[in-house]
Amino acid sequence: IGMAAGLAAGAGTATLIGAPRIARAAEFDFKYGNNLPLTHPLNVRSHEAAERIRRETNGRVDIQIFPNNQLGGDTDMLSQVRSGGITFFTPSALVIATLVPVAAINAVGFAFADYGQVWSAMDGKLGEHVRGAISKVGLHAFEKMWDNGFRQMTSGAKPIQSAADMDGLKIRVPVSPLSIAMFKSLSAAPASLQFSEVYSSLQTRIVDAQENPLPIIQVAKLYEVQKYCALSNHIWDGFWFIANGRAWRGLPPDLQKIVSTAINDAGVQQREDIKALNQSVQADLQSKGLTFNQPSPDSFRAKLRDSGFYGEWKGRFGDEAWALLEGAVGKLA
Ligand code: X2X
Repeated sequence: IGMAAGLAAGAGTATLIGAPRIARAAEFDFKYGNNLPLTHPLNVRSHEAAERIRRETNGRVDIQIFPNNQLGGDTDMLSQVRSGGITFFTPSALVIATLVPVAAINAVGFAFADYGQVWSAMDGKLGEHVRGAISKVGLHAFEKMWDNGFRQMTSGAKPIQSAADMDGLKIRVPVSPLSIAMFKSLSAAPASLQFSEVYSSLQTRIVDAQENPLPIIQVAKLYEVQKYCALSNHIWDGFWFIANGRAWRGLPPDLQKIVSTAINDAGVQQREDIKALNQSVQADLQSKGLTFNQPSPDSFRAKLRDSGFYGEWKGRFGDEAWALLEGAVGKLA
């Protein structure tokens, strides 16, 4: 009897599988690629947004997420989102600046004092200015930027106490002209590497140091290959949630509205996640062996000023963008 019941149950299942499928390919099948591990709030919240979009569009829009550089590094994903190979990508401002130079303006060294300044600028006129520039290269940027965080420096051989410790330091930076210029101005020896290569390049000592917000250091386990962390807060960095322009314009307005609302809402929640993480992440990293110090920003700022960094980047970004930045944070140079 047991066996017959088992067979019956099996037959029932087979019938169900053979029945006409209700699920079919969505009308709009989109791929979203990013560079972060699954456990980062950016992936947690974008997963929720994708579910919400599927539900609210009755399955017409299906977004499949490819985290952790599964589709290639930032440079690859940036060209894929331009060509339409993927529909969505979340590049850091530093990285999209290889295509849209003014997008790096939020990453000017030591510009933002706190998150109050960050969000009023990026949700206000400065963010609007950058989104306008992004649209000119045929990409759509959603209104709400997602948080990466204030970038901090980690090192392997010795702690970074002041700008003097940057001298000749082999430090990995993202693929970003501003990052390279800033660390050269600090007399370091920066190397641009894709995020997917950071762990191994520290492990094999191709570089001695790197710089990232604490939540990234945590989810990418960089504490396993670094000893010291200087709370330098040298750059505030965020992610632009962008879409291929053609795919975006091909979406009917009612679906655009559902997608925009879900993605922007998720971005605002993701900011809160990072804020909450910032309360606990240092203690966690300390317990995992990272030694922290908090250098004064003064020697770094002075070196950047004296080397002409601010003057040069004011010229590169242009007076309009620079005025918007200074309107948010005060005079820089
Ligand atoms: O590559 C990095 O360092 C990261 C993860 O912060 C960016 O996406 C810029």
